[in-house]
Amino acid sequence: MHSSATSVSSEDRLEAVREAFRHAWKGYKEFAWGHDELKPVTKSYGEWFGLGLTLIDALDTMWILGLKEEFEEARAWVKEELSFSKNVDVNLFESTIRILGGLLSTYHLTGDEMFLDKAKDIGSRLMPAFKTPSKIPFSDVNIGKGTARPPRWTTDSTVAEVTSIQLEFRELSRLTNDPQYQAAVDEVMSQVHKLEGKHDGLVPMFINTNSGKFTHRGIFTLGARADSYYEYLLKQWLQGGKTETALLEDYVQAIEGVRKNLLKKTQPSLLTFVGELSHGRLNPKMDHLVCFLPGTLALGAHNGLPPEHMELAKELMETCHQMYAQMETGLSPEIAHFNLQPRNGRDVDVKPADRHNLLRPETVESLFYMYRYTHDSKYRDWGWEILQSFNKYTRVPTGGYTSISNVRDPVSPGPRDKMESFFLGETLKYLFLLFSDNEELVSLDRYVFNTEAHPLPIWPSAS
Ligand code: DMJ
Repeated sequence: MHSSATSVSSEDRLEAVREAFRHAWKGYKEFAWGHDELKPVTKSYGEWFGLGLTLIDALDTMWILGLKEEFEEARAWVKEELSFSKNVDVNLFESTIRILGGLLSTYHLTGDEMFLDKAKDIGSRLMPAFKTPSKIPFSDVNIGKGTARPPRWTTDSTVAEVTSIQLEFRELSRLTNDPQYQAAVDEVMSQVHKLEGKHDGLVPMFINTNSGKFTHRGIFTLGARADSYYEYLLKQWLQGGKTETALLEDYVQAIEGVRKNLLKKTQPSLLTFVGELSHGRLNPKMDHLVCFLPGTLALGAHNGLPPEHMELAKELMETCHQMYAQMETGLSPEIAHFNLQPRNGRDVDVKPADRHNLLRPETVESLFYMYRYTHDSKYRDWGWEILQSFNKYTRVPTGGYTSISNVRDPVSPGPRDKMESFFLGETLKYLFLLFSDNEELVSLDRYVFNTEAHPLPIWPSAS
């Protein structure tokens, strides 16, 4: 039975998030300590980069939740065991947002220089990725050998990946007084700013590392492979103290592009969604990943962008909520298809291949921003319902939470035996911040969250 939303106090909700974290951590500690990801069902672990990804992603979450003992144990592992001197290929984007971002934010929250030293180490080891003919980085770097390469099948990189590493490398330059990091990522932004092939500020999904041009043109989405390009336009502008106007202009133009080309309403309930444009045709589908957008729009509106951005944020937030509420498990599918036919069908449909849920954060992330800026308690209630659904359908009794295969089947949701690092890095952190009355815990006027929920400081003005 779900406890009714209004009967639970903020303190009880905060404690429920801490309890969920401890339960997830118990599984990680017992079966996956020092490894990348917990496989909670088989009580084992999975390796991606072999760098303790979950542990690093979770550091600042433990700090924010006030889990001191767990934090100290993890800190000791980072200090004694974590080594980046390893012959291993890592994905530039994933290791920047999770590892570099996680270490930098933990350094800022704690003031502990050890985290900064580790951040410098990984940051400098990722730099070979930028040695390409176009200076648009390769997707993969070997952090031991100092070599970089594209994936085996193409010389393209993903647009979201090369444009969502800026907050972290810019901050690394500021902290080290070494301009090379910022120079490398600013160069990518200035090239993308000028590139042909955009459509009303919307970008294609791929960019070639030899030519520096967009490839696979004509397809526009706010979902996978493009999503955080838009997020980082706004957030870099905020990080730099609202001085870099090209970033702001590109962001505002892109949101106009979304309005003009991608927005539609469902039938029969008239939910607003962001579809995908493929060579002029609108495909009425939306990745759960797009649910970062209400939060980003709200952040922009709070910082002086048009009030219509906030109106759109509210409408999209409702849609993301419905993507959970209309499913039998109360959990969203990875991709929703929307109905445009009047007098026919339900608003949200799910294709068999898209029925999984990977414990992703985007909806609770946006709920956090929406609550901070409106104080409308419905956003907290929606987040509370999501936490309860995670507990009901994804919690593994022996420790940990698991991705599931079918959000439409509450009897057999199909545990997939994987707890992604972002469940601890993002999902539980945003739920905690959503329920917390202490808005100074991480102030949105002093910090900007990277795309893996690691808060980085907004730069103090030079004057
Ligand atoms: C995370 O690594 C980040 O939030 C990224 O921006 C998108 N994918 C996952 C979470 O869904």
